[in-house]
Amino acid sequence: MKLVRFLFAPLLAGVLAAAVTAQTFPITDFEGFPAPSANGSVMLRQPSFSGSTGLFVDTAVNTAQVVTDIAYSGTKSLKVNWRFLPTPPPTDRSRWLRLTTFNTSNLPNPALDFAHALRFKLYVVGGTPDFYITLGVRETGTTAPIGGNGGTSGGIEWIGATSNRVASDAPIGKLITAKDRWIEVVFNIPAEPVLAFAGATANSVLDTARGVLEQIAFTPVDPEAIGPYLIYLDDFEQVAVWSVSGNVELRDFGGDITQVPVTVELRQDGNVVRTATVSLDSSGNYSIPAVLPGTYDLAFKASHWLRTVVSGVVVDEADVTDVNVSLTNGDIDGDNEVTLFDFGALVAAFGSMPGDSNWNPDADLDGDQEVTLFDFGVLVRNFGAIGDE
Ligand SMILES: [Ca+2]
Ligand SMILES: [Ca+2]
Ligand SMILES: [Ca+2]
Ligand SMILES: [Ca+2]
Repeated sequence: MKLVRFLFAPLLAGVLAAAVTAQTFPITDFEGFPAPSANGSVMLRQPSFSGSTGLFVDTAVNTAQVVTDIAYSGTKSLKVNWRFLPTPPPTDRSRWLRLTTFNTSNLPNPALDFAHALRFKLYVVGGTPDFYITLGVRETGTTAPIGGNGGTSGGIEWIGATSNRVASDAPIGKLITAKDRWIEVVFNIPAEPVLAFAGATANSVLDTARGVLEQIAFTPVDPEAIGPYLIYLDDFEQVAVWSVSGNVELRDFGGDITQVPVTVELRQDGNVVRTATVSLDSSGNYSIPAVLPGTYDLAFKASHWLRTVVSGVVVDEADVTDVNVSLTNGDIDGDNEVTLFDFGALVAAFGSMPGDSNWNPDADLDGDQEVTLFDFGVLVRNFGAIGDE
């Protein structure tokens, strides 16, 4: 009986994960266009089009076309093929590709709601060098529906990059190394870093609620890797994201809980997919904004409290509330166990107050700004406790 459960548990988990629904807003699956389409005519211009990066592109390998080579949905996808010129770039530049939607004859400047995530499917053909991918959005403030023509005026911000290879050039976004299989690329617009690119409102802050998918940037991991690069894109859509909220009890603590940051790891299949640091209000309430639909294990940890994991939190088509935890106090050294090492740290700080040379705020377990027998009592009460992995 035990063996049967072991064998079927992963299958069951897969079925449950697939059952998570999501509120989506399609942009295109490329099925409604002729194949092959005219070069650079559907949503994305041909690789050489952009004035910022056209100088790097060898026009002998330069296509963005709807084709029937391969598809994630239906029979069609958008093939993008380019090669960089071997000519060394100017010293203040670096090879990269800005694939833009600027006034394309079909699906130009597709409107996005910045409160939602953007996701699409990507297939990178083997032999293509590794690259970073970054989303560029234009702050047009459009009222067009998602996917409609959202206009061309406004500053451009990068989503998903925190740095450039060269000053204000070649954004370093998400690393793509998968080859010869479809993967999902997600830019969680309201939750990801924003980095200024171009225009008066480019200030590393999204200033409008809506705008357009202006460009997708491809930056080679190896700046000398000229390619060729061959990729396919399919199923562009936006997906609604939701908040996860609840209450964190910091046990055995009389201090100001609003000053204790709590780290929450969002895990899927054992991998940390996002780390949020949240502040508590005076009642212990927290909220994590803009969580993508899916099934998560949430791991809560605060300085001298043990980690607690809440498993199987399902986010689908509504905000999730009442994800509540109670954290055990006493982990002065932060190794997620209450042991003799914590006792040693308490002894070292015993009798201290803020400003003393041996003051250790993490040894002040009860938060009364003094390391005393009361803190020792907390440690003794929880001695031997081990937090969740
Ligand atoms: Ca398709
Ligand atoms: Ca801005
Ligand atoms: Ca410890
Ligand atoms: Ca104390």
